[in-house]
Amino acid sequence: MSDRIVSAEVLVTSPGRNFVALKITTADGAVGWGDATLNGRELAVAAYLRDHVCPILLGRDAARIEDTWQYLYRGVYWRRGPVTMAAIGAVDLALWDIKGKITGQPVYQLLGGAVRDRVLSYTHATGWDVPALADAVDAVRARGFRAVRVQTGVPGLDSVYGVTKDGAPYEPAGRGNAPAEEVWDTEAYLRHAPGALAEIRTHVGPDLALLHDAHHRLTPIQAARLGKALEPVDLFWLEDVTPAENQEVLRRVRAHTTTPLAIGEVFTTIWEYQQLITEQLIDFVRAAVSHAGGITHLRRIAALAEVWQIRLAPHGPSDVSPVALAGSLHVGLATPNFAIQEYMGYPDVVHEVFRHDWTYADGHLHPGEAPGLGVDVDETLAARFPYEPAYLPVARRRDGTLTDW
Ligand code: GCO
Ligand code: MG
Repeated sequence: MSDRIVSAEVLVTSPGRNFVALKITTADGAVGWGDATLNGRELAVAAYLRDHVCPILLGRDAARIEDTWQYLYRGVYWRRGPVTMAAIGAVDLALWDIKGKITGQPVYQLLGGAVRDRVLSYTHATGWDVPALADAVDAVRARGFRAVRVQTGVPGLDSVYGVTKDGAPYEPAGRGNAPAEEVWDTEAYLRHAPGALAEIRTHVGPDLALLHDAHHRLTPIQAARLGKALEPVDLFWLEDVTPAENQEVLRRVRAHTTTPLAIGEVFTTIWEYQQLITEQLIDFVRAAVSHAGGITHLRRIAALAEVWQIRLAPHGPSDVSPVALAGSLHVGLATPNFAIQEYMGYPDVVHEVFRHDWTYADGHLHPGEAPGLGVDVDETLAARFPYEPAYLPVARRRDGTLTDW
């Protein structure tokens, strides 16, 4: 028996949106899949893997997951950063997939077994105005969801990221050779959002968990004001209130509001979470299993968070592929301080390219019982969808200044 890696190949496919997958094969023919999708920067991770990671994986022992993680993180000198961490994440996911397949166990069993029967999930509801949003929330509830992220339009603006005018799901990245440009007005948003969300709370009653994402666009004092204004809405969380870089500013937000804060979809290492967690500046860690170095590293972040009673709530938009979602669900089923999994959903063709054992029912997800991660990629179908340039939009203030994500 040989767990030696004999090939590592990158697959870029665009069934409706771009995905980067990594396929690792061992001498015995075991195949593992990982996700390396980094929205709007897909080809950078593909090249990083192809040119610098795949060649040095050949001949390594696929069973040595932790050592390979250390080798690719500590060993390369240039640490951190989303491109590096997404590449490491893809390798890590693929190696866990292989270990599961070789041992005949779903990955959650290898992580210590289930600590819960199923994984609570939330999805998105979007409506340009409050009645449209209320309808969208009702539709999502009818599909069984007990937790919903709610986003509305802002009077006076033509478009708002994450909100569609017809209530259809939004796609974060728009196809084309350059990012779309939107006009953003934080003051108008702050005038509108608390009242709109209060109306949604009245509409749904007390039980439905409501979440809201501010997409990093506020200053600390604006964030504090918004958190305070939203307290009567009883949010499950308010997400990404301020930009990523300066985490100290969250002390000010915390001093003014008890609205729970979720942060971290753009953070990729435990060290980027260190201050947020040890100072209790957040309530939920939003790391994606793919972007934060895979299952190995996400579990480590979760363990640090557990000490401060902070819970894990992994990122799960359409740009986190069904392979990564599977990884997230195996972690979710086996990790005590896991709270909720974002499940934005995918167009049908994505489910055909990535055939998965994980299932959704009644507001919950389950990774399934297939050995490994439980996702197979239909490579023939994937090849029919070549890469197409696509970018997240950028936003400018009314005077033309580029504003934060
Ligand atoms: C979320 C998000 C996404 C991200 C997007 C970036 O699901 O919470 O904020 O909409 O912006 O996935 O690639
Ligand atoms: Mg978000």
